[in-house]
Amino acid sequence: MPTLLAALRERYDIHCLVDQADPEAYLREQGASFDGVVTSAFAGLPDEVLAALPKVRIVSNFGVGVDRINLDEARRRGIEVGHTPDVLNDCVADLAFGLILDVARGLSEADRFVRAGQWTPERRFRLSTRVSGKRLGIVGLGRIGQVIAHRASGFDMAIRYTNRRPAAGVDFGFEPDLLALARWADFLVVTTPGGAATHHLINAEVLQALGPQSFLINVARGSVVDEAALVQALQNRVIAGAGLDVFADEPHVPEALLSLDNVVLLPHVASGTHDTRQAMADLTVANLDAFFAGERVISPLHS
Ligand code: 8YV
Repeated sequence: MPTLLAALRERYDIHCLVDQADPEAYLREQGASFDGVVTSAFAGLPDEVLAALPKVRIVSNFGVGVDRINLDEARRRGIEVGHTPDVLNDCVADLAFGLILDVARGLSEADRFVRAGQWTPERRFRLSTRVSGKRLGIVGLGRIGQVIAHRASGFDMAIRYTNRRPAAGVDFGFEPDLLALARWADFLVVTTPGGAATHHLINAEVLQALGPQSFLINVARGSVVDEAALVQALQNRVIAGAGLDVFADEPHVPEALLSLDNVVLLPHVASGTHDTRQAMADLTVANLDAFFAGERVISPLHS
């Protein structure tokens, strides 16, 4: 992000790994001279890069998700990790609702219908599914999940959630059993962190429980959903549809999804507004500045 790079250049001596002709050789020769790292949720910090940076004491992540950073290793080495929670909650929640409305009401499909000249005096678009008043199940009621629940109350939706334990200070129904939540929900929205603990949490059994009238929305990480099982569920109408902003192997989107009308496909854009990305950039820099000023980073991972 140009404004992030500009702000970093004003304060620090910046070297971009992706600009190096031979990043591996560069790390071998120069890695020991770096004090800090800025990375993104998408790029993460591969183990071999972290290993080549022996003096690094701070990693500032542009993004809330840190599933591509080896946190155990960072902790072992005493490296502080900052990220950008909260500033993106509104935009991610807005987009989750965009996906709910789109896939249930068929907005993208209807747009394709109009553009293809199929709206004629003889032909009307198919009927779709009402959103207001329906049941919303949230998988992982963290910061973003809570804002989605807040949006949903404006749509008079009933809300339940599953977490490892009940969330403090909320009065939505806690459902410890993911399968029971899936059976109950008309819309199942995934807002868990990625990583090993949530890998393929949404599997064929959960999709079966969600059922043919209900929809899956994923604004978390592609790794949380068994993508092959989801493709099958969408092809065989095991579920009604899905709204996806994230995929297992971005930017690769399974070919089989491209021809299906019951799925809305977005290129990981939930936080992608000027407003929110700038707020994320500001926090990325502020975390670094605080650390190098000898203070605690503003939004540390382990608070
Ligand atoms: C990305 C995200 O940060 O914050 C996250 O975890 O997934 C997004 O907001 C954004 O694509 C920059 O990598």
